[in-house]
Amino acid sequence: MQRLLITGGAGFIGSHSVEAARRAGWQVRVLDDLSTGDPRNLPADVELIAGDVADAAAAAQAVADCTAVLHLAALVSVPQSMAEPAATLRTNTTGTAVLIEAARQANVRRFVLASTCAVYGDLPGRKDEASPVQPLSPYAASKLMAEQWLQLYARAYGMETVIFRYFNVYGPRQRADSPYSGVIAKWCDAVQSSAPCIIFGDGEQTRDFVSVHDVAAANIAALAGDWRGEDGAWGGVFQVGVGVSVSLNQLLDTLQQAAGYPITREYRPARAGDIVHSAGSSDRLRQRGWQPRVDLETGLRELLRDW
Ligand code: NAD
Ligand code: UD2
Repeated sequence: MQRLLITGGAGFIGSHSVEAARRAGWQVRVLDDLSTGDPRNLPADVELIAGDVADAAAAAQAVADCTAVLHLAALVSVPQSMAEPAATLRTNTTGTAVLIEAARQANVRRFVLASTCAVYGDLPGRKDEASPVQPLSPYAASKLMAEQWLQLYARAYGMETVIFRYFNVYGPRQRADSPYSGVIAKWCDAVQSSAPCIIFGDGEQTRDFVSVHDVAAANIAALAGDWRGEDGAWGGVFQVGVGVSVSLNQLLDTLQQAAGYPITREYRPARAGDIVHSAGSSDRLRQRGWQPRVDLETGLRELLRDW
């Protein structure tokens, strides 16, 4: 049985990726500093190393005897990165550099990175993998630099690296208890506790919401087979989204339909670092046989039912 390291595996996307990897036959090890992740998200028999990806000793221990690495560990909040730029760089960029060097030394074959469509900033129109990048936050810039490090490891060392740019991911186990939590988690929590849903801005900002189940499936698919980019080289970029852009006001309407009762909404000033419009296609990923299987209304119903 081949061993896979999932960093950030005790987190939201990570824990679903652990489950999908085990179903696919991988022996899974997790490296997570439990800063936002929770060991209760993991099956009891999963090997968990509590440690920091930016710590070379922890990274070396974590990659030992692994065939592949799925690198999800990060500081994920845009507003938090605006407040803590240096910490964001350390975890998201330096942490990636330390981990991938440990992976190279351990002869890891495949290295997959969770990046973000936030790298495009607020450029107009639908994005694809060739769109120009314009990071507007330390979070987005740190992820773009991590991407470039993976492309360097493909060119300079021949490592099979793959880069995913996720759009907005939602689903079970996304935390709602932080001011930095994702909007769908925050709003489901509000709905279930009869509190108002807070909208930062006019609610016309748009996002492409993709189920965590579909993202986990993409993560596992990229661990084997030919995932070289359009130019035939490793280090290719693949967008992971549904390809449908929804405004927050539309999202609230859909959530209200899923809840079956009126939701109170409260508008507040827009957040610093926020991108306004996010729209993209996942054609390149679909060409490899992936497709989203959970539509937003179904996903919201699942969330509210189990909240
Ligand atoms: P999350 O906070 O649940 O997961 C991050 C995990 O990394 C947590 O378990 C946390 O404890 C761990 N971690 C943080 N810093 C660490 C460090 N220094 N060393 C070891 N572990 C550390 O968030 P998530 O939404 O599951 O995000 C997973 C990945 O997906 C991140 O790389 C994020 O940037 C990326 N991503 C998420 C979204 C989204 O919409 N959720 C969108 C685009 C990209
Ligand atoms: C999410 C990810 C981030 C990044 C990006 C990719 C989280 C926490 N962050 O950032 O990792 O990769 O997606 O596109 O998942 N909002 C409200 N009310 C709330 C909360 C948020 O109006 O209670 C707004 C917020 O101002 C923003 C939008 O909802 O306009 C989405 O915010 P988010 O924090 O869910 O996600 P985003 O896009 O900042």
